Amino acid sequence: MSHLFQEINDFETVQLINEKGEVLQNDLLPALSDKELQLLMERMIYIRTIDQRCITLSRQGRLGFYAPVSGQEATMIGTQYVLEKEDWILPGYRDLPQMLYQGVPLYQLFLWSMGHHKGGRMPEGVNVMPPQIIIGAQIIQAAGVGLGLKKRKKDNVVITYTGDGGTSQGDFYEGINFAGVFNTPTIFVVQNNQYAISTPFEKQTAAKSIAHKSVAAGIKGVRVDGMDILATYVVAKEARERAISSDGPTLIEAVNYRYGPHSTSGDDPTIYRNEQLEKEWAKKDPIIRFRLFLEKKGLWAKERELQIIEQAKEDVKFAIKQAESESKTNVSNLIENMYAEDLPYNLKEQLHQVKEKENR
Ligand SMILES: Cc1ncc(C[n+]2csc(CCOP(=O)(O)OP(=O)(O)O)c2C)c(N)n1
Repeated sequence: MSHLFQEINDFETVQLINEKGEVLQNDLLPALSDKELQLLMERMIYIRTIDQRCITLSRQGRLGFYAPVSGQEATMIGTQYVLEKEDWILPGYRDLPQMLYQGVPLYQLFLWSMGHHKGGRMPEGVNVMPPQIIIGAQIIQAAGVGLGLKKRKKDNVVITYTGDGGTSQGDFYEGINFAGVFNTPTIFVVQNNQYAISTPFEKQTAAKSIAHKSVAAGIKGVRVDGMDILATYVVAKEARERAISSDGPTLIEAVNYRYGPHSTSGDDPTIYRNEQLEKEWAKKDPIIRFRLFLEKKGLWAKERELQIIEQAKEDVKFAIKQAESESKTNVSNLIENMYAEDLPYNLKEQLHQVKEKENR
C-alpha cells in the first residue's frame, strides 16, 4: 500500500467537567458569574420537569406531537445561552427549550404541538422560525438566513439544530457547503443523540464523527460533550464570536443521548436499546454532573431545585389552559395562514366554499 491516501485526524471531544462534577480543564472554564451558573442549572431542571409533564399531556391527548428532550438539556440550554435577542434560531421539532428561552411563550409551543395554526406564528420581535419537521430542511434555510444577516451587515448570527440522522440528508451538505462558500454567520448544531428513531449512529454514517463532515465544506468543526453544559456553552460562544467577526460558520457536533422515546407517537426504545447502554448514559446525566459541580462550590441547594420543579409544574398548568382556551383550528384558518399576501385564485375559491360550509 502506498501512502497516497491520507487519514484525517480525530476530533477530540471538548469536555470541561466529568461525570463526578470535577473540572477537567480549568483554563477553558467560562467567565460566568455564580448567578449565571445557577441559572443554567435552573433552566436544566425546569426543562426536565416540563419534558416529563409534556410526555404525560401528550399521552392524555391534550398535546399532539411531542419529542422528548431529557438527556439533551445541556446542549440545548448551553448553546442557546450564548445568543443575543436579535440572533435567529431555526429549530427542529425537538428544540422547544431553545425556542422558549429565545422568547416564544410556553402556551404557543403547546399550540404548535396541537397542530393549531397559531402555534407557527411567532410573536413579533422573537427571531425564531417554526420548528422544522422535514429532516434537514432548516440547514439550507440557516445558510440563507446567515447570508441575509451578512448582506444587511448585522452583528448577529443564526443557529440551527438537527440530529445525527439529519446529517445524512442532501440538504445538510448543501447547506453547510453554501454557508462555507458565502462565509455566512451560521452555527450548525448537530445533536448526536446516538439514534435517528431506531437507526443507531454506526448505521447512519461511515464518517468517524459528525464533526468530520465540516472538513469537506471547508468550515470549522468541533466535537463537544453535549451533556456538559459548560463545554457546550464555551464552544457555542466561540462559534458565535467567529461568526460575528466574519470568520465563518461552525459545525458543532454535540454528543448526547435522548433518555426517552424518539417521540410520543408510538416509539418504543426498548426494542433497539438495551439496559446496559441506558445505564452507561444515565451516568453521564447533564443535571447530575452539573449539580455535583455546583455543590462543590456551595452554589446549589435542594430547596431551590424543588422550587424550580414546582414553578415548572405551575407554568405548564397555566400554559395548557391558555392553549386549550383558543378556539379550535378549522380548515379556513389553515388556508388563510398559508400566504402572507393575496391568495391565488384557486385557493380563494376553495376558501369561499370551505367558509360557506363552516358557517352553515
Ligand atoms: C425528509 C424526512 N424524511 C424522513 C422523516 C421521518 N423522520 C422523522 S424523525 C426522523 C429521524 C431523525 O433523526 P435525527 O436527525 O437523528 O434527530 P433526532 O430525532 O434523533 O433528534 C425521521 C427519519 C422526516 N420527518 N423528514
